[in-house]
Amino acid sequence: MTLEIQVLTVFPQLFETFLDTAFVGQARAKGLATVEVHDLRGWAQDRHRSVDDTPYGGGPGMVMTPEPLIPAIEALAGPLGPDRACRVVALSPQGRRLDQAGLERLGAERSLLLVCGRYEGIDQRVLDLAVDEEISLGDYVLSGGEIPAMAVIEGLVRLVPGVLGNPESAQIESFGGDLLEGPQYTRPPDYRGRRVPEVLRSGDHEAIARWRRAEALQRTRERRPDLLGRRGSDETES
Ligand code: 9D3
Repeated sequence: MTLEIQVLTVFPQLFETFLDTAFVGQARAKGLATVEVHDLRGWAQDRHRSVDDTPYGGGPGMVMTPEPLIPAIEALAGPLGPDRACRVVALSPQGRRLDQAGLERLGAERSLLLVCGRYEGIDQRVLDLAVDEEISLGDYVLSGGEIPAMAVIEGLVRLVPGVLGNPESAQIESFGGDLLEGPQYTRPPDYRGRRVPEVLRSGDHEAIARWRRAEALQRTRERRPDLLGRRGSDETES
């Protein structure tokens, strides 16, 4: 089951090394995922290859016009309408915030078109006519949807069976959203006087598991109490 991803952007070159590197590169080499990046300017009609125009009602910046965007989306995802074979996702600050459950839902699609917003945003008629959903990475300001699209691609590719070298790691993380991980250590055992906790070198696997669980709980309480939710902050489980 190959994951087919297309990207529509005014900065296709941003994706070049990303797509050839690490798990994304390996997944593409193995044929587990395909990623095609398309330059929106290829659909521009005028001499200046415009993709944006000034906002009606005034205000700063520019807005992405439907004129190249809609034909581009139709060409890449098929004619507008409910039974399009390809799900069209726009990356925009107005979108629903992505989390692991959202990634898993997207990963169930066979074919995705990621539309990267730029400038002040996308003309509403494009979103109404041609986009199935809008996704944001979170409440901070970036300059466009390209970095968020890469985050979505990376998150999706590692969900494809066979992409991760170690098939267990995806499994372990599917408990994710549950607790933060505690501290991790590798050699040397003493680095500038800071020693690795003795329990990790003890070989006592039960003691190690208890210690890790306690550290994970403590860290989650301190940094992300929202993840503990109704389990509450008084959890004493060891
Ligand atoms: C007038 C206020 N704006 C500019 C400061 C709104 C605005 C428009 C366009 C803010 C950001 C952007 C460009 N960002 C994205 O396209 C984007 C984004 C983001 O900025 N943060 C988190 N996720 C995403 S997904 C796409």
